[in-house]
Amino acid sequence: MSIGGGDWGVCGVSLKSTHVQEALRPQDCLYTLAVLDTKISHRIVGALSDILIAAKELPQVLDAMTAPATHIFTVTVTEKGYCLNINGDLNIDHPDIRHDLQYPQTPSSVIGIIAEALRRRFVAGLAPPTVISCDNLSNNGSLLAKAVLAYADLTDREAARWIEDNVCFPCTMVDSITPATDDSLRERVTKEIGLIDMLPVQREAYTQWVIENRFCGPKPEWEAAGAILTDDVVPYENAKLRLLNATHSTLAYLGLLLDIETVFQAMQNPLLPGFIERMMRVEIAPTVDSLPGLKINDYAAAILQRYKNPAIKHYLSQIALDGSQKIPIRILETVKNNLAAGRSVGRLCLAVAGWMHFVRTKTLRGEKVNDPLADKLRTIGANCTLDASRDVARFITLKEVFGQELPNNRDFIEALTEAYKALDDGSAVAITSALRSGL
Ligand code: CS2
Repeated sequence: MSIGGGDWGVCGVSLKSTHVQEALRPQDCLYTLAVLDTKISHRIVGALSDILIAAKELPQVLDAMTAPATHIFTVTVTEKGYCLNINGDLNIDHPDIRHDLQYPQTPSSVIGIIAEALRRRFVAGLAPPTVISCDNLSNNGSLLAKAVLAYADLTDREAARWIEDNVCFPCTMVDSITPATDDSLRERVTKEIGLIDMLPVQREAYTQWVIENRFCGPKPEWEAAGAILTDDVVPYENAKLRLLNATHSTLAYLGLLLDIETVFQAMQNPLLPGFIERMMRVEIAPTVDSLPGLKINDYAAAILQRYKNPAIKHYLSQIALDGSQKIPIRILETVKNNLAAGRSVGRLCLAVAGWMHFVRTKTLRGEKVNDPLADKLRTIGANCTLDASRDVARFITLKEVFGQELPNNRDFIEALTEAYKALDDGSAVAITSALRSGL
């Protein structure tokens, strides 16, 4: 099916992992998009021209990024890929950034690669591209711009000035629930299309892509496929991160402690849906502005409905990854707003306490927490004794998560300690009784 949009193609780049290239190259980079919802549909997508792996094929990656016909770089590397510190600045002590600063012409991080491609474009007198962050960070485009500029300032000041004056980094908000590909999806797609597809993609029917209308060159007509171009992405970003992503993480940590596997199953639990509904209505919605043509309560209700999609199997363990990166953005910013306004934070703190118990119980079982701070989390988890004040004191030493301000806020510490205590030993019985307590 063609919906127009112009004569464009996409060259995908993986930083390190080889599996996307291995799966897609033998099938000419075609893949199936399975939309799994009240209506199910399958469509073969032909927009990808190739997949490159930066760690193995850096010259080809930089060639593609400096081709005159390349106008746009999009970035989807999850929160940790930006190598930022808690203040949203480039972390120059990050091992990948340290490496790239030493060898700027053979970078390995996404920041180093973008900066090197931009430097080469500057030297070659090529047009500036538009660099679009598509990750779940508030002000994602500005953060990416700031990180690339900070890096370029340390490697090539002239190029840095050119980047600052010429390259556009629009902010975006991307929303569609897209569980990772697994064997059950491969089997379903093979049955459906009669071909073996090694890397089909699944998503719900709902999609929203809001892009700040700030481009420095040509762009595909994404509006033709429903993208919203706007001068201000912030209200969309805030609504999505604070309502959807925050409740997703809440379901993940509390749900996993309740031995629940998927978002759909979590929504069948007698207590969890009511808890996240109240959390959205009482503690999150007051911090979020209405969206053009949409009341926040309707937006929140639609999220709950999306979580009840029976056709999608979204594993809570996928959402639980990288908690140390997600919690500050999804939950703690809202906590700060509420503390400043004198509003309650008890439910938000229960979500954070859920994460703490998740870390603790995983460590106790000898399982690795999948997180860039895994080592620190293991040490903290192993030292927890279930003395709430002491355990909270251990966790809040993580400046990367809690920053400087919150650990000094007595109301926050009190609420977090209460919440941690309410979850008792983190067992399913304890979580159930905490959720029953009418929070
Ligand atoms: C999820 C998101 O994995 C997660 O942490 O919360 O990926 C979520 O599914 C998307 O942001 C929805 O647009």
